[in-house]
Amino acid sequence: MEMTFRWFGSGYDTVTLKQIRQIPGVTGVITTLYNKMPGELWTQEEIRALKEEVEASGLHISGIESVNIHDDIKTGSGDRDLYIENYIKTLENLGKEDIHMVCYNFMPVFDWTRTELARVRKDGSTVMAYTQAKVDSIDPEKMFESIKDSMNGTVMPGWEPERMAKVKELFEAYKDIDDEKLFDNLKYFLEKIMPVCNQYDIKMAIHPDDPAWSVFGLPRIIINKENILRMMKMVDDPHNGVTFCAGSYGTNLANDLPDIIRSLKGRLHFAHVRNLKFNSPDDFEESAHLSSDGSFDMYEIMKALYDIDFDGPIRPDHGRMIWDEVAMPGYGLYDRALGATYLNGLWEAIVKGEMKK
Ligand code: DNO
Repeated sequence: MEMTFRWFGSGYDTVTLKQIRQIPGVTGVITTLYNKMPGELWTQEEIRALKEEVEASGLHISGIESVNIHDDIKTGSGDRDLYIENYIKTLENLGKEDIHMVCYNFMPVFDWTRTELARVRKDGSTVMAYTQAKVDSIDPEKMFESIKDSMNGTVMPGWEPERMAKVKELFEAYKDIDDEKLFDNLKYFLEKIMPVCNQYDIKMAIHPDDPAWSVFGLPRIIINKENILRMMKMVDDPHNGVTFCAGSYGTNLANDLPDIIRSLKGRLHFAHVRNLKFNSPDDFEESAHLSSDGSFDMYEIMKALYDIDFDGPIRPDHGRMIWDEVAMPGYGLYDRALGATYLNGLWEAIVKGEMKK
């Protein structure tokens, strides 16, 4: 595996490439052209400029998170073929710049959903948190309003104000879409892009829905082992793969995380590893990465990755806000750097322990 760090780009991220370069063991960044709206074409020149900027810092681009999918593709309506055409050209341009992993999601309307962006913990750190009762009691159109003041002046991925202004229209567009239709539309999209992925060896890595169940009555399909196996089988190509995200699959306590990882051998292209602390099955918060701070056994997660010979990029995921940092919730420097170091420590122990056997 390669330890990486998510970086949103100059002008968007409070964390600099120089800082990332100084985190021990981190060699690559996972980045994006953050100004691009879903459906927009990424030119080769724009990608090259991003790549040169990253490489000038001594790091390299290990993958893209995300090239976002236009809602017409997800709903299978309007201009979907045009947007797929743009997606194919974008993949081609990425391939020409030697970038071979793309993370994306197929979540309707909202990307990841949290009800609090700064819940205060006993130690004074703040974390993102989710309470089902709050989601059940809020009008989805008010969701953005309810969290925007805690975004620390940043634009959070999937919660861009331009998109959120259109929430009502978006809900309307999804009114006839159920899980089966969403699966069909995903299949249609994947079949169209597989040739370019094969040509340039681009590994597509679908990100799970977070939380891993339906919110606001919207369909959600990338939620458990059964559905991911179905997704991989319906377009049976190694380039049609998966992002394992512990914090997303882990929202549903019925998901056995190491077992999910083991079922993805050969199709797992990217891993987000973090911990959650459950206060009840309907209320969780994003704890520090350590097993002892949350509800997951992080050793078992890393061991499962080792056992399937995972050799893709891995990154620490949402961190707490600590040491008075002001950054995008979940994406500060300090706690994610601690997370990277901890995950690297687990990995070293696993590798050396296995060698001694
Ligand atoms: C949240 C992220 C997601 C993820 C997208 C992938 O922090 O994990 O926004 O990047 O769903 O497309």
